[in-house]
Amino acid sequence: MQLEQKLNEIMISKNLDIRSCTETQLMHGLLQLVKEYEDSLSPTEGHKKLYYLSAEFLIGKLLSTNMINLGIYDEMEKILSANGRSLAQIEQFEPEPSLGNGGLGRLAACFLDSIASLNLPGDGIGINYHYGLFRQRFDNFKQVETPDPWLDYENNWLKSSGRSFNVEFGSFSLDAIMYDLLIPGYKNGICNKLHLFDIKEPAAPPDNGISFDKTDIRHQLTSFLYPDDSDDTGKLLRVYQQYFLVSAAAQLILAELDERGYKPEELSRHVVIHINDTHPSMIIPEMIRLLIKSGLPMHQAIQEVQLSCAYTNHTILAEALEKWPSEYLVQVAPQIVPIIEELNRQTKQKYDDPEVQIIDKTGRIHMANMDIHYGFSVNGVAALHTKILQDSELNSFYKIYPNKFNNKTNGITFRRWLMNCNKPLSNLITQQIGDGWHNDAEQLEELLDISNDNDFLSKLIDVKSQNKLRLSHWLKSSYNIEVDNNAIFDIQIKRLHQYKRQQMNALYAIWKYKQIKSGMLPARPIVMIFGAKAAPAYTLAKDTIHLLLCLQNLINNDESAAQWLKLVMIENYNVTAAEKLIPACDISEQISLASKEASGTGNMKFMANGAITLGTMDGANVEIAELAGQENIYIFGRSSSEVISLYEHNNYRSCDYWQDDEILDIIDFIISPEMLRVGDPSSLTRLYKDFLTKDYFMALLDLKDYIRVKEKCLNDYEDRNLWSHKMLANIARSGFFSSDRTIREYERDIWKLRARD
Ligand code: 26Q
Repeated sequence: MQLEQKLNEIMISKNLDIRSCTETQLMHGLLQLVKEYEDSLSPTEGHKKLYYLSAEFLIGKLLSTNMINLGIYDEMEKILSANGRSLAQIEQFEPEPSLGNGGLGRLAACFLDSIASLNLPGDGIGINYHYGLFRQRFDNFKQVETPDPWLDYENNWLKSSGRSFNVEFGSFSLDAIMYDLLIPGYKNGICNKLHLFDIKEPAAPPDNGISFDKTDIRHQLTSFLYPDDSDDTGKLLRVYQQYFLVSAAAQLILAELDERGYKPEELSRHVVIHINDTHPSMIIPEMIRLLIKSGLPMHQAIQEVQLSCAYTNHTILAEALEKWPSEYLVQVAPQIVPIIEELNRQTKQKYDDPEVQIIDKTGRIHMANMDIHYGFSVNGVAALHTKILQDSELNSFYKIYPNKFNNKTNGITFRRWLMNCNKPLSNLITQQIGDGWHNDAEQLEELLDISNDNDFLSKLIDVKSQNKLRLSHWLKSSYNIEVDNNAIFDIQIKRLHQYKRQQMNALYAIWKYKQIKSGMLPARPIVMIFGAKAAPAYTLAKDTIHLLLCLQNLINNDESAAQWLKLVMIENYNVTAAEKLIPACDISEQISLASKEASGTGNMKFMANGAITLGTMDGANVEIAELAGQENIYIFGRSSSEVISLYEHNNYRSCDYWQDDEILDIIDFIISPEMLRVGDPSSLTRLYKDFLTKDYFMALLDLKDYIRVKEKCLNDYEDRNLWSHKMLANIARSGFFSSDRTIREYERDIWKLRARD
């Protein structure tokens, strides 16, 4: 009753009526109500506080998940429906904040949810990008990037904090204005914050796609997330963003330390700074600089920072490890350059291995190297990833600091990725085992007790069908694509990268299409769904999108084939789309080249929603296989050690596959007359040539095994009872991948916020 009264009051104050106002008006009313509710929550307390620094927080829509955490979702749904309104309908009108690229940013968002839910004192610190990641449109079978103005300046989740910090750059300074977004814990009455820094005078919206004056730092600093870095002005802007973030963060951390009654020399006793990949690494020299300024001697400042900072590595791809030319830093933040030089001098004195130097021979600053020397913890994000870091990629460091290295297998928040996105399945589970799993996802294991209960197993299949129906309505209304609900839904959704091998999945589509054309029909229709954005300057990734869009056009318009095979490329794939796709998935494609995917987190979301993984032994797939059991996952392809050895000995040559007629036949199709009628010859030919002459991420190496195992998987699907057993095993064993478990491990091994000192 109280809730309804509150909503009524808010709507009346806006001169609106719940029954007759528009969805957007009602969404704004609910947003205000939730914000007011959040104001009554208490901040977490403790003598030691975590600051999670990240260039990305891919938070997704917040209305539903905040209401779930506040414990008011069900009641609100009832109130609205009694007034003839639907919450599901209303939330469609909430804009999605696009403050992240993909996995790393989404992980940071899941972590904030878990940190608050576990009642740990920890805030996030990031940047308030006005256009976030670009919005993707398809035009002429190609990706076109446009700005995504997600930020409604009147109605949004941000609150003014009243705080700002001056950030000094080489030749000018800017005020960093701090906005706060509240992060409620799950039904525990507490909340933490995500602090997002912005400039005072952001530029007017761009008028030419996502291009803008990258040299106008004063007005463009917070415009876009990772703007195109294909030219030097873009790179420099990225360094400006990073320094802006860390300088404001360091000032905030020291101001709060002081407000909590502690001195700068007590930093490491009362603060943990978590560096999410190397993007915020400049916090190390910046914090040292500020401590020295406050009176600490250099060695003590270094020591305090070293004992406060922990670093997570999210990638093994050498090209993704940040190395900035020192001239960039001289221009952006000259005041930290002597500090980095001093840190470099000290490490050089101790270790002469060129691999572990902070500044290399050419004057580039290796951010990860600085983090490893001057932080107290280095972690990978899945067991295999950490092992590869220790044994090969960062082996020189591991030899020096074996005790700094640790693994923290990633996780996802089940509040968003099961309870909120898949209510039919959540309700079914809760009916069966109660709601203990909401707080403790490992209780999902109780489902194993009923693994032979045919009634429950058939309900699992019914729920999947219901979700597929919902997805097919959405595909029809959003993309005008009709799919058969009875089909198998096979889904690959993630950023587009050659190592993730969407191109190999496209080759499967070609193979299957040709099979169907030659009369080899599958047991039932297959719908292959893709969702992916390509970095604007990543040519081969864009070529792959072009290939997929051309195939979609060709196959879906070929009536005899389309009744058996449909290909759907989701435009502007984002968190909201993922929430619709994942619950409806039968086969989860996790097909990266072994050793290249640090962890993956989509793989975990699919598992929890009862999809079966088709994947390589890479990242967290390895742990999924162990937990689900070999009979409940489809593994193919070379192992990570085989792949690492192929690279090491330069032993992979895609031209070796020229002898294989079946493979050649598939590749040739890319530049076949029917494809060239639809597509751009230069783009398709570039991709074709890459397969035959380079194929750096070895799609051809695993292609045949991929086809073989995928066929087996599709056949096994026909045994519906067997398949439902696999679904149940996956759901039941997915609890390990709760980000609550991950955060408990960070707390236990790294942060120690609750340890007595
Ligand atoms: C680096 C240098 C210059 C410009 C940009 C970047 C850059 C930007 C974004 C480097 C990396 C990223 C994002 C990385 C990322 O999302 N990594 C993913 O992190 C997930 C969470 O740990 C893992 O599950 C994925 O395996 C990993 O790919």
